Amino acid sequence: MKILVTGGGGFIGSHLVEALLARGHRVTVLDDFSTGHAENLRPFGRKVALVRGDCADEAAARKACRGVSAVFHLAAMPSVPRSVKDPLLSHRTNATATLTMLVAARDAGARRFVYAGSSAVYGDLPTLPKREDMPTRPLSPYGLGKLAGEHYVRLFASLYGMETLTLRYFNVFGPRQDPGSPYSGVISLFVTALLEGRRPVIYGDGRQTRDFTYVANVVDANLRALTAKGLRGQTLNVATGKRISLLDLHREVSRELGVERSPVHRAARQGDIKHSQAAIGAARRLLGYRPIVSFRDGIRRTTDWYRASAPITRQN
Ligand code: UD2
Repeated sequence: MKILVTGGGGFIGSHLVEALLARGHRVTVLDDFSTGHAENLRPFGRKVALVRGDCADEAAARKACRGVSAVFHLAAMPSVPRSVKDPLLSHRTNATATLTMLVAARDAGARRFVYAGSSAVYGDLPTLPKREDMPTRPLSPYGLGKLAGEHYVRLFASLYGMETLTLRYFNVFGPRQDPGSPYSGVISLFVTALLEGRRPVIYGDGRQTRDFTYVANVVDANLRALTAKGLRGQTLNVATGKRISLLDLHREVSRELGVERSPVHRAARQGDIKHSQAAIGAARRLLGYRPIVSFRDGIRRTTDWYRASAPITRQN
């Protein structure tokens, strides 16, 4: 099958590209490398057809969709704080880009469209675990843009008969996650801080919890979505169904790295959600999804990767 992965140069996208190639698919990537990196695609060489461009740009979207039968739309500007600073850019890259890709996919005859949604759509609703049929109340332009995308994904199934699906990701981590900004995923920041001899920062008391999900689980859910029957614009959580506190995360990463360095506590981040945990029964029912890599194994694989690949100055 010829498949398009938008955001294929990103952290999750590049893992998906790798898995699709390994299964013999032909892969096109549409990416402007605004948050992803061309180096993430280098190992695949000419096996990947690259279209450099912005998903909100109609011409780029149409070019990338030519001849493909399925689209995985992962490109986004995935930072909550950046979206608060620049809501227009967030809307363009998260909502407008999704609509543009849906139109291009429809017109190119790509019937299947799998969209990377986010747990950010739930906002701070106190009920746990979060189920897909619970109300949504995003707290950021990022969450709102992702939610708008979900609605378009659903509409394109009912209006145009496309086989569409939203996968709502929860805190994904793993190799290749970029620790380059203060808004990077906390696991990439903890691991690189500990490896580089710095003390990790915990915002707030560290008792907040997240459903940290190793990237292979997310890739597996996407692969299942490629062949699953009955896609009609549904939304599914993709996570582990468990939650881990930041204090426990720090302990686990420290143990795995064999480094003891206590965290520095800073004031809690504005708009930070206290607890996040997914119900994953719907993904099991529709996709047969079950987490294949546990949190602990994921942490081991991730720390191994950063140890081997990151340019680090150890000051232990
Ligand atoms: C995640 C997603 C985001 C969105 C959101 C939905 C990532 C990287 N981000 O944001 O895209 O889907 O969920 O709600 O997965 N923290 C520290 N120290 C640090 C960095 C973070 O204590 O150095 C805390 C932070 O305040 C938060 C937790 O760790 O309580 C997780 O932070 P994050 O930035 O990894 O992810 P989150 O949940 O804000």
